[in-house]
Amino acid sequence: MELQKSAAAYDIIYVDGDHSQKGVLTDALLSWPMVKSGGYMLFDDYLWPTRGAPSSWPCSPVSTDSPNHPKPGIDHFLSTMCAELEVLMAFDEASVMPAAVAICSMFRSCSSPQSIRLGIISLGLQEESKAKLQQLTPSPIDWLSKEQASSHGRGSEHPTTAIPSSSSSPPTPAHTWVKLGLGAAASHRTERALYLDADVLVRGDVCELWESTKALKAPVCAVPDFGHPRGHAGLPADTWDPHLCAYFNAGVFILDIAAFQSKQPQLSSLAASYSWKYDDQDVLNVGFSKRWLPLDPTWNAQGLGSYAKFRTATSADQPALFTPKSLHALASEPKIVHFCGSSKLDLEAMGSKFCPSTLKPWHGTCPNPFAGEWFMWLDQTPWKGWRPDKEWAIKILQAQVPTMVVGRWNA
Ligand SMILES: [Mn+2]
Repeated sequence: MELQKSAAAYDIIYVDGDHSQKGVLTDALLSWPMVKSGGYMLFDDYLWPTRGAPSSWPCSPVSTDSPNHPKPGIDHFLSTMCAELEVLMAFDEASVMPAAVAICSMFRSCSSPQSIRLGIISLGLQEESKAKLQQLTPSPIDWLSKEQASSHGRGSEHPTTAIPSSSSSPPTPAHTWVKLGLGAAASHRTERALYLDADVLVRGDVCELWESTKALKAPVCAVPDFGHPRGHAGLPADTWDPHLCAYFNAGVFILDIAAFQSKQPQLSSLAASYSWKYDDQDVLNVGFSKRWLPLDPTWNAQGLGSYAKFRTATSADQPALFTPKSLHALASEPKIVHFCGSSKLDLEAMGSKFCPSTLKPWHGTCPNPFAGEWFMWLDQTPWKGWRPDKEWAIKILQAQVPTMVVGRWNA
């Protein structure tokens, strides 16, 4: 305490005082601010007294997970302070299995998995599901609740409760609005976070994404939406100018937590003021229009095997995102595959030229070239061996509008 007042800074700090969990943690937390940038903090007796302990020590052996042992304190400190990469997710019980694939593939494709701190906004997840997800991560998952997302907001009510639903549509499920509250849910964490949808497969090193975007200063860094790079016709005309604004996909993005937090009242009021076709994605695009920076499309490869190919053709209202060559390059080695599209089987969407079928591997008839890889990853999770029901797949196939689905199936 006295040292802290002196504002001294040290190249090396060696922690070897009180050997209890609490004592070590307290020493570490108090002295951490005094380590110079690029300096070291060393801990003694991580495996005390099981290794190298003099037999003359007056104490009896203490197990390494005891509160009277330094190890739990050191572990706690490391997992809290040394995580460098904040990842946020938000999903409900219906998305637990795909989320397990997203989480598992992210950690195992990462060069430094211990540097990831994963926070999940639980939308009513069962304890059993939480326990299964916890098996996939090297450090404890930070469970955030939807209530936490709203109670940390700056005086505004969170849209999950504020959205009026029109009489013709069923009440909007919480997960469609939860992204607007990410700033509040993560307010106690660091400056920025990587948000991931549950319907992604991570094939690249997210640490690389994190490092390469450190210098970018924007409330949102995201990938243009492949389907609607200039927005869509469903956006209220007074909120959106397709000639001036680019539209991002909100399945994968890096958010500036403070910017999200200060914007929350405005996002909430936007959410409640109009009827939005793509819910929080529309609201985030309108709220942060012209203020977001693009990420390389490889970090959110959408519509592979289906609508992505339409984005190589120029049309009057939507610019071409890719040349056939650049789309081919993207589709051969995407770093994050996003199986976007309706989470439910939507007959109307199935007939559309952009979403000819359901686009999720777990729905059974997915045209995405990475659907097979998704199942390989699924087999690394507690859902090992799960496959979509055959009857279900046949029913979906029979319901497909034949034209382009048959063409694709034969291709
Ligand atoms: Mn998604």
